[in-house]
Amino acid sequence: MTTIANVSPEALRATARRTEPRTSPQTAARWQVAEVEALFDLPFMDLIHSAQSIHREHFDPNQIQLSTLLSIKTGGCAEDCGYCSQSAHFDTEVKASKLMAIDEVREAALAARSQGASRFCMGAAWRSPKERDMERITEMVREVKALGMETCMTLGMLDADQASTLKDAGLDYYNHNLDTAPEYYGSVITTRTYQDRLDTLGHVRQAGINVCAGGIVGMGETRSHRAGLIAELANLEPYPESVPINNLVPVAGTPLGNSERLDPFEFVRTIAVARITMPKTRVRLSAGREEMDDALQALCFLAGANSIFYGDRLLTTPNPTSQRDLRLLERLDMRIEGASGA
Ligand code: SAM
Ligand code: DTB
Ligand code: SF4
Repeated sequence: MTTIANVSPEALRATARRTEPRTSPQTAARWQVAEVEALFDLPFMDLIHSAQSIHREHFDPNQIQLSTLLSIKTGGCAEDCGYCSQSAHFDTEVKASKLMAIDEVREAALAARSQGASRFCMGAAWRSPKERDMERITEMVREVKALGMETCMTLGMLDADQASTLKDAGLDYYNHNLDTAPEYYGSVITTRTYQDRLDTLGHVRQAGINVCAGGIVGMGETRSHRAGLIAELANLEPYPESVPINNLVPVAGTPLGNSERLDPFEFVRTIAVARITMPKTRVRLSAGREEMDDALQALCFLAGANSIFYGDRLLTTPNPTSQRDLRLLERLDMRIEGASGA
C-alpha cells in the first residue's frame, strides 16, 4: 500500500498546501482518511519535524494564544455525551445550576483579562439555546467585547437565526466539536447525530462567525478513528479557524469514566497531524493538561499546538493554575499573544 511514511518533509508540505478539492469524484475530499492515517504512522521524529516545519511557515513558534473558559450554565444537560460530567443521564458530582447573571460573567472576564487571556469562552450545558435565553446571552457577548476581549461561546446546536443573532451581537468564535470519527460517534453519543453537528457548524460559518471545532481522544477509539476525526475537520470548506484537541478527562459516573489512558505520544501525534492537515488553524491543547507534565506539553507545542485554555478550571474539571502555566511559558521563552511585547 502506498503510504506517506517514506515521503520527504518537502513532499508532505506540498500535500498540506493542497487547498483545492481534487477533481476525481472518488477523491473529492482534500484529505482521505488513509492519507491522514499514514501521517499518524510516520516515525515519531519525522512526524514532529514535519509538523514543526509547517507550523513555522504560518506562525511564530514562540507565541501562544490564551483563552479562558467559564461555565455560564452548568449541568442538567439533556444530551448523553458519554464523556460528560454535565449530562443529566449520568450520576456525577456536578450539580445543575441556572444561567449566570451578566454581572458575574463580566467579573470573570475581567479577572481573565487581568491574568493575560485574550479570549473569553462561555460554555452552557444545553442541547441548544432556548429563545428566552438569547437576550441574556447576547448581552454577555456585548459586555465581554466591551472589555476588549475576543468572545467565544459554546451553547450546543444553533439554527441559522440563532447564529446570525450571535454574530450581530459581536460574537467572534463559536465552539462546537465533532468529537470523534463518524464511525465511532454512535458509541459515544446517541441524542444528537453527526449531521446535526455538521449543520450547526454550517450555520456558524454561514453567519460569518469564526469556527472552533475539534474533538476528544482517549475514548477507546482506534488510530483510524482519530484519523477519521482529523480528516472530517480538515475537509470542512474552509477548515476551522480553531481546533481544540481534548484528551479525555475521565469523570466518575460517566460511561467513559474508567477509560484506559491514551499513550501520551499518540496524543502528541494527533496534535501534529492536526497541524499538518490544517496548517493555518489555531491548534488548541485543550482538556487533559492537568494530567500532563511540562515536558509533554512542550512536546505538544513542538508538534504545533499554539493555544491553551488558561485558568484554574475548564468547565467542571480542574486545569493547571495560571501560575503554573505562566512558569511553563516562561521556561519555554514563549510569548503570550495580545500581551505587551508579543
Ligand atoms: N454543551 C455544549 C456542546 O456540547 O456543544 C458545549 C459544552 S461541551 C462540554 C464542549 C466540549 O467539551 C465537548 O464537545 C467535548 O469535546 C469537550 N469535553 C466535554 N467533557 C469532556 C471531558 N470529560 N474530557 C475531555 N473533553 C470534554
Ligand atoms: C473544548 O473543546 N474543550 C473545552 C471547550 N471546548 C468548551 C471544554 C473542555 C471540558 C472538559 C471537561 C469539563 O471541564 O467539564
Ligand atoms: Fe451536554 Fe455538551 Fe455535555 Fe454533551 S458535552 S452532555 S451537550 S454539556
